[in-house]
Amino acid sequence: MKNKIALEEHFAIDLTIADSQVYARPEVWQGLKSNLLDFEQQRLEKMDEWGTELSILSLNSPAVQGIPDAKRAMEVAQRANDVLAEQVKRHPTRFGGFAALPMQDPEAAARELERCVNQLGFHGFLVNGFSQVGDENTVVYYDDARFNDFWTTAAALKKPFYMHPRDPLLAREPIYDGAHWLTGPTWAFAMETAIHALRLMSSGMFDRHPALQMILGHFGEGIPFNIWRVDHILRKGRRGMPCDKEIGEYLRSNVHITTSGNFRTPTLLSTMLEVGSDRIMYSVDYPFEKHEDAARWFDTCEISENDRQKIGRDNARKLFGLK
Ligand code: GRE
Ligand code: ZN
Repeated sequence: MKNKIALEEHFAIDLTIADSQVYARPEVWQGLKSNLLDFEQQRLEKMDEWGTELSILSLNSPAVQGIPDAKRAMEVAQRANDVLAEQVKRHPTRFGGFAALPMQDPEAAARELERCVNQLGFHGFLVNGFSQVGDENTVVYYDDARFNDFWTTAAALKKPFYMHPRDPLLAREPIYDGAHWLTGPTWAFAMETAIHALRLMSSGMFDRHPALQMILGHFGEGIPFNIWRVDHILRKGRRGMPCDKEIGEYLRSNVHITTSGNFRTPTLLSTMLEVGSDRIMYSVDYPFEKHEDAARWFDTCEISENDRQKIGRDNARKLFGLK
């Protein structure tokens, strides 16, 4: 398929590149680093070669979310957003942007989001999970009441947001002690991100903002596979859960799911059965994943051509209001 749109595609700036080094074996770090810092060379070549017309780009992880000082977080977010805006301006048909936001200060984050959407033409924002606030051991999740006004601003802009993984603070997660191969994209990213997404869905936030849309990568971080059981259990007793609906209803009305880094047909088919092909969108997770792996799989996997068009391109066009 020639004209795919991809949504979980990352870059880094000088101030954030070091955050990605722990995820690369030493022999591949120089290559990953160069791909994260590049926009116009290998990134565009790979998009051309493997049929991605448009990539909506986002900063690496955790970057801004891992900067406890709110003022510094704002500076780094603005720098990254300005770098991205310049590239979008140079290649408006090839690159779009998700804003990086200093969630350490919800009011500042709302202002920066408005700047990014209204002035820089970005397509929404991407957050790398929880933010460390004030000191590195204090974490906040975005269902906290301090974000009520932030979500009102985000909903008013009518753009989706991407809930992207970061690792939990390993000092607080002894379950990974002695099994560090399970951290990062192996398993910890999905657990951390799924719980954060479930917190948002069950908090009532989507009752207050029913048109707001959250994007989850990696085929929904495991949520579609387990949603029947989640609602089956909560149907027996809601245990104080404040939202109006079953969590599966938010999954089917307020969540979009991408194929990033999870190129597997049984998983695709199961997700199509659970949420429908209108809520699934192609993504690569470049440069952590390869365009060739994503496209070789997606372009030939056994789904209808109608679904391939929707997932590869049309659902994203609709969600972002692209021409
Ligand atoms: C990502 O941001 O998508 C990512 C990382 C580190 C390793 C793998 C990965 O930040 O997909
Ligand atoms: Zn990613």
